[in-house]
Amino acid sequence: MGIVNVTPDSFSDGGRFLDPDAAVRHARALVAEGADLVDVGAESTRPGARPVSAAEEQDRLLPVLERLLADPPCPVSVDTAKPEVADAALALGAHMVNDVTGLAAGPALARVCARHGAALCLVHMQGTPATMQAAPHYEDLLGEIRGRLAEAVATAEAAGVAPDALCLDPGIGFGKTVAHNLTLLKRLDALAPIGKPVLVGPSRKSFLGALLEAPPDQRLEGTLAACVAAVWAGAHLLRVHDVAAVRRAVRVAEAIRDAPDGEGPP
Ligand code: HH2
Repeated sequence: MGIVNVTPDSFSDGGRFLDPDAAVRHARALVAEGADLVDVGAESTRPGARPVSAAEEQDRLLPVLERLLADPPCPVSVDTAKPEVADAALALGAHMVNDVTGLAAGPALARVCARHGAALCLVHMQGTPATMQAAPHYEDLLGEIRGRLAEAVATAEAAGVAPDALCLDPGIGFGKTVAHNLTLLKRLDALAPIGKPVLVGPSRKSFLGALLEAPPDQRLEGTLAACVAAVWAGAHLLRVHDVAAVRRAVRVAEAIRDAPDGEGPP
């Protein structure tokens, strides 16, 4: 999943793709690099980001979607938690909603997805972007995240979203310390009992900055290592900025993972 941020303030690429034609060019370039889907977002969810109104989000998003969906190069996901924004995007032909709040506001967004027959990604977030990094705390990190995502799955299915149209994301950086993020990447298998594909988004995030003491534009190697580790731990989808590099790293990691173990006959 390639990231297209149509925002002035996203943490690593804010302001670069505010112009709709630039955003569409970027989406098509990510597909040329090997993205299987693109995720278009118009509200930054970085820690402390200013919330935007539904009208402002649509003003940024819809011109991009109109152009992209006129001739979609791949399925298109929309990164929004607002039912009215999702409704407008899906009416234009978007295929999926990526909800970083994991239906925190209730089933309305899931009902919109159900009505359009769209896919839905449910992300775990503790708190809100304004507060989530203040003091993240869990008594049982894996159990709490699995429990919250299982509840969100039940809400989505009760609202009519098809069981095979859901995927889960533990929400790297969404109310998590560096240590929480590392454990989640290592233990993605903890979400397997819910029985849905797992998406994960470590790309250029601040836990990499903390480990490497590097700004967002110098976190490629860290992103590659995190993506390889995530695939090894069972991730099915990766949400990334650097599609070509991640595809190459993952291709090698998967080849090693799937290689014969060398004991006994080949
Ligand atoms: N992370 C971000 C946004 N959306 N969606 C999913 N499913 N998983 C994630 O980890 C995730 C996400 C934040 O990253 P980015 O879009 O690069 O930045 P910003 O929120 O500042 O626009």
